[in-house]
Parts: sequence; C-alpha cells; structure tokens
Amino acid sequence: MQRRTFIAAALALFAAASGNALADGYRTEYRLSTVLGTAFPWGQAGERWAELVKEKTQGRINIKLYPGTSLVGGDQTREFTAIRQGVIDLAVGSTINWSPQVKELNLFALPFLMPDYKAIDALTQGEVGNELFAVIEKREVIPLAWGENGFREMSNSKHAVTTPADMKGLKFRVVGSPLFNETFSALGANPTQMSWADAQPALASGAVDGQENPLSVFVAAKLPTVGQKYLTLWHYVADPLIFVVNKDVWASWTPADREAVRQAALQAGRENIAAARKGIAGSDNAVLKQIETAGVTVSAISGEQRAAFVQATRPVYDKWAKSIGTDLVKKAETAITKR
Ligand code: X2X
Repeated sequence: MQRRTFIAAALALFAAASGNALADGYRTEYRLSTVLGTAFPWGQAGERWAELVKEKTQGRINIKLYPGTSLVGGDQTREFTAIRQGVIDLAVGSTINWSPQVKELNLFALPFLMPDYKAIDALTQGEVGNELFAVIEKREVIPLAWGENGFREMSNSKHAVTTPADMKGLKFRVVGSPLFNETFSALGANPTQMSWADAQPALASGAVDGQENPLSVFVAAKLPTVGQKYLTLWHYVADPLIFVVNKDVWASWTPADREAVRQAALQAGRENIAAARKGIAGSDNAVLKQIETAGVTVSAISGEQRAAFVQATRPVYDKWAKSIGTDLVKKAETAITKR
C-alpha cells in the first residue's frame, strides 16, 4: 500500500473507532463524574452544570452524569487520575478524594482549621483558593468553580460522643486520605478507610460503628436507618467541591464555549453552596430538626470540649501542615483570622 493511502485508511479507521466524534472535533457526549447522585446537593450540582452548559452552548456540549464515581468502579480516590487520563471528561469532586494526588488539597482536612462557614469562604473565595486552582492546573486539569459538600459531623451507633475518650475503641469508616486515619487514631478510635459505596453496607452490618459526613449526606443517605443514632456536631473539617474539565477536552472547545462552560460552573457552584447549607447554616436548622425527629441524639460540643479535640489532634495538624506546605497553611490561617 502506498504510504498516503495507508495514512488515509488509518485515519478512516480511527474516525470509525471514535464513532462519537462530530465533524468539528466535538463529541456527541461528555462524561461527568460525581460521587453522590441526584438525591444529594452534590449530584444535583452535576446535573445543574450539565443543564446550564447545554443551554449556554445551544446544545453543542452535551454532558451525561455518572454518579457513584462509576467511571472508576466507585473508587473515588482514583477519580483525579482518571480525569487526567481522559477516562473522565468533567467532574464535580471533593477536595478529600483528590488529595491523594494533590497533597495541597489536604488543607481543608486539617482538623479544626475552619471554625465556621465564613472561614470556608475566606479560603475558597480568596487567595488560597486561587493558589489551589493554580496547583490543579499545573496537574493539567482545568478548575472552574468551587462548590461544597459541607462540614463533616461524626455519627455512630453506640453512644453519644462529646470527648475524645468517648471515641475510644469505636470503629469508624473514614474516607480515602491517610490524614483521616491519623486524625481518628489520634482521638483513640479505630478508623478503617473505605469508599462511600462500601461504607453503607459496612454501617448496615455493624462492621463499623460510625462515620463522618455532612448533615445533608447523613439525611439523604438515611443513615439513621442503618443504626446511626448518635450525632456529634463538631465541625472538625469541611470538604469543598471543585468543578473541573480534562485539559484536552477543554482545548478542543471554542473560546466562547469554554466561557459558557465556566459561567455554567460558577452558577451551578453558587447554587450548590446554597443548597449544601440549606437547613444547616446560620439560624436555619430545619435539617437538624428533621434528624432529631428521626430519633437521633444530637450532641453539640462546648468550647471546652472542642479544645480537647483540638489538643488531641494538634500533632496530626502540625505533621500534615508540613506536607501541604507551611506557607499555604500560614496563608490560610491568616485569611481565617481576618475573615
Ligand atoms: O465518601 C464520602 O464520605 C463522601 C461522599 O463524603 C466523599 O466523597 C468525600
């Protein structure tokens, strides 16, 4: 075969194999990954982003939601790598799940760094947020907007917890960053890392006694029905969400469409933060009321009790601050003090 004929044939074959490519290099469909589905503010954020993108690009960019981190078989700690590799085109992901690859994102999981919602905003909406976006972009993933999973509260099936001593011997399911293992170990508990998909059966069977997740997740996942009867409001960490696009996919779009996708992410992000805080933040405690009605014992911790948790986890904070970057952690602490 002549060289040119061979190249033409190879190109034709390639085009046939990538059957969902349109003439202008756009695909007929892009895959968006989230951990939680549309019963949760997180999944709704993905759905909303897709809807807004379709609207703003007059249907040129068509996004399909893949909840349950199904594109990586539910292993949420592999999501970031899959975005880089192009297995996932877009994602709304938690800082926790991407922190094994982007160590700076462990910032939000430093125990008791952020005392309130204003502190989260001071980080994500300020210089620290911009710096973290630059770090992600250096890893060849395009960050567009912040969202929110929420302050992660602790629950268990055994008894009320208001001091580190109450946690002694309790088995907790923790998420996939080693920082969580170390925090719960420092508090005297027995942590086990597992995915969210594995967490629910583990709670139901009693293989683990407790877990930590935002109240919106606690309610929508119906955790009281799997024995989670004791809830402690300790606000120890919060996980923001980040809206991102794979770099090659991003480059394949026109500047106007990129701007449309960015604006859609910013709008979906704002709506997501409002949804994640609804019934939880400020004077609106409807979600908490709903949880108490379900028969859950809710413990708020006093300043003194909080100090005991802070003290017990301080060595973990100091150790991880070094790995995250002392300058970045200092910047975050200053932004929070000034909020
Ligand atoms: O796995 C969890 O706990 C969840 C759903 O909150 C995250 O993906 C961080």
